[in-house]
Amino acid sequence: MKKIILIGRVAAGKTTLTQALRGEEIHYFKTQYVNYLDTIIDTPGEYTELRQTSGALALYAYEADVVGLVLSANEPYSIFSPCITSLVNREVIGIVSGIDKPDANVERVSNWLRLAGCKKIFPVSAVTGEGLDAIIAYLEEDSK
Ligand SMILES: Nc1nc2c(ncn2[C@@H]2O[C@H](COP(=O)(O)OP(=O)(O)OP(=O)(O)O)[C@@H](O)[C@H]2O)c(=O)[nH]1
Ligand SMILES: [Mg+2]
Repeated sequence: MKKIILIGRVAAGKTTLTQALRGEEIHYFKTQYVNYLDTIIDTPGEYTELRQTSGALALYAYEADVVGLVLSANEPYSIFSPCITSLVNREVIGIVSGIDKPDANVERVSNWLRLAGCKKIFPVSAVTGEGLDAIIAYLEEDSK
């Protein structure tokens, strides 16, 4: 499978998605450091939120084949600047997490991810499992 690095603010759902994609039981685990797994690199949301560390994520991205920008479906704003995907020379996909949330607005969040530069958008719920297959199929595509 292609290796993906998950980037997004605190509580975006990166670790829960990691667990769901790996078929693990979902349990809350606060990410304290960049966590290298076999096909997923899970990052702490603080790295994205803090100006002092956000630049480092571009360097971590070089250790993956794909970058996944994770934005929760009920976000009131986007943390990702327009065209931010141009900072890395990897494909960057948009992941709309938590689409099962009652106040989800998948279309609005998808548009923010497109504005950030993502050409492919994957709406997903780590809780119901909806959309997981599409991400897995994408990660398996053209992989060595
Ligand atoms: N309803 C719903 N809740 C979710 C989903 N994904 C994550 N959550 C909840 O959102 C909260 C934060 O999820 P995490 O996966 O820990 O978020 P994170 O992006 O890893 O956060 P940091 O490690 O702090 O950067 C948890 O309480 C999860 O249960 C989802 O698909 N649906
Ligand atoms: Mg986490």
